[in-house]
Amino acid sequence: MKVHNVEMVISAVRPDQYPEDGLPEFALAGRSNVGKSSFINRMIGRKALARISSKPGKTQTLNFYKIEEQLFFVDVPGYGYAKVSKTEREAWGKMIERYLTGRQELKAVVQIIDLRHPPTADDRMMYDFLKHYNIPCIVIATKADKIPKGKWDKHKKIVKETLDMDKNDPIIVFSSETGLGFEEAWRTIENKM
Ligand SMILES: Nc1nc2c(ncn2[C@@H]2O[C@H](COP(=O)(O)OP(=O)(O)O)[C@@H](O)[C@H]2O)c(=O)[nH]1
Ligand SMILES: [Mg+2]
Repeated sequence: MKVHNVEMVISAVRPDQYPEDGLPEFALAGRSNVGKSSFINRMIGRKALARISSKPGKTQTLNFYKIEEQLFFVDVPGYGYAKVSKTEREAWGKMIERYLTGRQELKAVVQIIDLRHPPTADDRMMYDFLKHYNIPCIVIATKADKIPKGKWDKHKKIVKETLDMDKNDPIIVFSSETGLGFEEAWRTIENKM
């Protein structure tokens, strides 16, 4: 998709604040600091529309980005950030769970994983959660620019195995830095619209 038009529509915490356009939505899930916002920025061709945080654990709202009047990217607060309180973590869990399990417009979750390292226990929990609720999932293995090309396949295999991925779920090696995987990611998303 050629993106010219992007609008950050709302930062929502409750369902009554979600947009009512009925457009397909794609939510970004992943550990804090894994590269969710950078993925959105690369996909929409903007340097910094989605906030790239130097401090992890910042986004505490569901941020809806409307793309070309055709779909939404929903930037979701990252998981696995140790320095938030138990109360905050529970509030986070409720907000995310309500959105992911109850949202008709949600077409797929784009789960962002760091290609360099095996998925963490939190990554596995998120993937299992999506499988449990039958939520379609697209795995983006990002930061590929940080390891040599010759290692991409091996690392991709480790990601697949560690998540025990469903064969039908796509996994795309990606880099927000170089744009690697951009076309494939758009194709995969557009297929699920
Ligand atoms: N080299 C490299 N750095 C990245 C990539 N994606 C994200 N980063 C960096 O990782 C950090 C966290 O990124 P951010 O998008 O804010 O992560 P988020 O917390 O998941 O939204 C930032 O310093 C980014 O510049 C990538 O593909 N390659
Ligand atoms: Mg972010």
